[in-house]
Amino acid sequence: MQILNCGRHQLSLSHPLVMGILNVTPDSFSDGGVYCKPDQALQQAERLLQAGAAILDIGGESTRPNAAPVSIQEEMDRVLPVLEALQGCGAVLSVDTRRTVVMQAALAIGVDLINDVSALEDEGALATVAPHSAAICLMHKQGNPDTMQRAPHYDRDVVLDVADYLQQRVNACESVGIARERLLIDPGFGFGKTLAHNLRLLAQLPLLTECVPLPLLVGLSRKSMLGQICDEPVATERLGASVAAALWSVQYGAKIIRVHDVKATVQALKVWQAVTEYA
Ligand code: 7PJ
Repeated sequence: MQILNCGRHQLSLSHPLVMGILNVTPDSFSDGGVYCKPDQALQQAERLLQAGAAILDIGGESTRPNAAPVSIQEEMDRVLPVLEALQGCGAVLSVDTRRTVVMQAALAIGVDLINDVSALEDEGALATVAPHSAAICLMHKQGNPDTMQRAPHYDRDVVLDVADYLQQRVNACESVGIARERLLIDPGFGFGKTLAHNLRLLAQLPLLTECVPLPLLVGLSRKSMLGQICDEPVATERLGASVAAALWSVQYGAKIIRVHDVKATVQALKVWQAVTEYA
């Protein structure tokens, strides 16, 4: 059985888990501004946990394409009070950040997972995270959020290129003493990828985990690729698409699914799990 060492927790990955998204940003693409006050954020956290989230992912910087930059202080002011208030809630606490300083402060509070869309590329991030016990999600992206969707391009094959990058970041982690038992990988849907790139990655998830044999986290919830497929411009109207994408992902090996709509996803995964036990 696969176990993830995750700060205060040892997470069993024998069944797929749901990571609930809690954006404390005024400008995230589908729920920006809804939960940016600490008490609103805490109420939403409670709802996500009630609905069956195993992990709460708290983010204070929007990484959607064309997002406005946020200062480090602003990001800290958004996420740290929420992390502190949630310390005793029993769930695995994750911080979605690219910045070493924010990681450091979150680790001091006791966060269990660092979810970094830059795969610990910020200066000092590897050394900062190494001595702690928190898990780390290493995500692939091409370029930076402000420009990454302009002209995504892969020389060879998107799956092999993403796998190469993730393997390099795994090696970088191991070189500073971060054990593999703390690592998750994520292909980074929508981060410097066309619809065709995203679909090829999704179709080839098993190849990705064959190349980089670590537990896979997938984030497709409400993303614009689903809007393109379904011709649905409104992000909050993409629930069916998001649930379908989650089910496809777990069927092809994903262990953690990062979503906005926890209740619907947990229900879908329960059905999947029940059937799987008879397969
Ligand atoms: C992802 C993320 C993702 C991981 C965001 C959004 C944009 N972290 N943070 N994977 N996406 N690990 O939620 O649509 O796909 S922010």
